[in-house]
Amino acid sequence: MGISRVTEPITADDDTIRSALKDAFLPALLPALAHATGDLSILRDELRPRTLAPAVPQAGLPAEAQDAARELALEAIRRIRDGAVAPNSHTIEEDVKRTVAWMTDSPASDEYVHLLMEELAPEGEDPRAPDWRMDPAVRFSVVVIGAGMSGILAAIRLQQAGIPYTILEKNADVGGTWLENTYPGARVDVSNAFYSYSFAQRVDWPTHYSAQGTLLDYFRSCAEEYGIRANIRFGTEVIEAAFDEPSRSWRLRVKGADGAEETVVAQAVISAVGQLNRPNVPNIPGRDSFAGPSFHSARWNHDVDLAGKRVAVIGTGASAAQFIPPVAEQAGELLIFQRTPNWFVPVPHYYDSIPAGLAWLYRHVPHYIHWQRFWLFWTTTDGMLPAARVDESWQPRDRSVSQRNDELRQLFTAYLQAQFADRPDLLAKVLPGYAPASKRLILDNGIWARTLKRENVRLYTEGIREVTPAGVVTDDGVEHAVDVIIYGTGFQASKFLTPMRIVGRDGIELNEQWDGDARAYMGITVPHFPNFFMMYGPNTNIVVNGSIIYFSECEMRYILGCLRLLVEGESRAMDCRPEVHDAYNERIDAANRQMVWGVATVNSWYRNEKGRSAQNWPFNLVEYWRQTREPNPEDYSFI
Ligand code: N01
Repeated sequence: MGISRVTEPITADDDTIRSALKDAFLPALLPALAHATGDLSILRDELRPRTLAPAVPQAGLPAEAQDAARELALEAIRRIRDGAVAPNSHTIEEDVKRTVAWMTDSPASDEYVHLLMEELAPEGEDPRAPDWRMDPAVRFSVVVIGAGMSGILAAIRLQQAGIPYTILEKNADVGGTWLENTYPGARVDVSNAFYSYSFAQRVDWPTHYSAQGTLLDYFRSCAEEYGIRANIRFGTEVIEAAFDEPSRSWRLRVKGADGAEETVVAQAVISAVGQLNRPNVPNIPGRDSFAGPSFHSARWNHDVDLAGKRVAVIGTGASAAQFIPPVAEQAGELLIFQRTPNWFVPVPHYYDSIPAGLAWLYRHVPHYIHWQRFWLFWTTTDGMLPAARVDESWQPRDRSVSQRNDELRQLFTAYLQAQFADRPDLLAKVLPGYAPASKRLILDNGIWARTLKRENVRLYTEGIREVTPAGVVTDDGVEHAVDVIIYGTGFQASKFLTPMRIVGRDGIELNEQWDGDARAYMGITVPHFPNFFMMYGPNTNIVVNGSIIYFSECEMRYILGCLRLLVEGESRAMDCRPEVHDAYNERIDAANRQMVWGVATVNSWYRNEKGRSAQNWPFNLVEYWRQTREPNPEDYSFI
């Protein structure tokens, strides 16, 4: 599928290498070369990154130090090319420790080094893979619901552990979010090196932040490469899953593409249906009376030609911020109905291709992409979290919640002020009045301002009263006639797993038990639902610090640990102890109340109808990794 995960031998001449090095990101290249050559002396003091703040070019390295680093890099790459490199006599652990000390001028804890070694997973290695296999004589099988990013991962791990499994997927292909969201401009807002499986790094990403089609290809290629496609039943939707206590198994009622229903039986179920799967189309009065075409961003109707049309977009979240610019280029008129403005993070290269030189280096320098991932992990994840934490003594709390949070607010305010300096009318509408990170931050390279300033675009901030056959009526009574309405109104994030019915012990239905307020232990297991495991379940969404794939990898390791307890132990079913689950959730809730999204009152999908954050993870990434490394059997009743 044209996706490359392994570096190619270096045959280029010195001039080609020298030219490629102009595009190098040096703070990750030097560690890669030190690791590839085993010569850690190139991590010289004077070449150390000057700052770990995200998005500072070359981490603040002065020009002369950059020149020196490029010279050293040239020499190291030549040595690799000419076969003049002795095998690296250090372990990765030693290299990681030395590199962290070089980057940060302080030692990393053993725990962090361990985590980073897993994250690095150099070519061909997969430290998170199971090191055991189920005895084939054991009768145990698993159903995975969904073949998106998490479901594919679950299948890869089950396969590696020799556990028979079937994936039930409602769509006709793998990819989940990246299959369903085909709206123009759809792309990821976490850098590729990070938004990818640790064990399946790609050395030839075309852009820093992949567009939807590139990611779909990536997930398809992983499904292909790991041979899991044969185990997927496409066009198969799970209607209900019920635990049968006498047989310690789950019975799933599924509906095929032809509408025929059947029952599938398995001993365990892994739900990998995501949090952002079921579109939210708001129940605006008169919605269905609209005479023209209307659709949701996640169900884009590509048959509707927007060229020259009057188009209304309702909602301005992460999806709309991506599709509004291309729609504005096509539409005759674009009317945007904004309820809450966004904070934007300036990322000038958000839409850019990876420059040719950097692309060459990724494709040829062993481990470069891994050290790039390492750099991103170190600088952009847990380091960001304090900016979202509430300082109890900070007043007033309406627009920021701490000194660090206020610094972000000032930075983002200055960005919007500069972007809209010539349009004070628009600035007044786009400047948020809530604390940054209360809701999703949006990456921007200036395209939002350019789009809103277009002659054919108008931004409305009045509320929507109703939809009529002709268009949208705002609270001021004005009817805005349009030909097409696009709903960029997000997903039913709080309604985990719906519309599936999940029935556990004693006939308890999961969504009835939750009553609109989903909770789980580790985000994975729920009392009364033995052998039912969730990926991207309650309180596993990250807001500022990292990639959701990281969470999926942690979740799957934990789930596999649970399955091992079952297939190697005496009991074939395990049920989370209520007191363990409750204590865990109290801890999560207390921590979420210390985070900006826990105290903010602004609209967002980060809180449910009870006002509680059932979505977000309040701690750092290491904490989740530590908790999910292996299950504690004492947290469960074995039945
Ligand atoms: O959905 P949203 P989304 N009347 O819920 C508005 C991920 N994602 O699809 O803010 C009028 O954020 C609503 O207004 P308000 C990412 O995790 C990632 O955009 O509630 N307006 C808001 O403006 C993201 O957070 C990428 O006041 C109504 C919008 O609709 C998540 O998906 C790209 C309304 C909904 O925004 C969801 O993003 C896209 C009503 N009745 C998505 N109801 C990446 O880049 C809702 N709104 C990876």
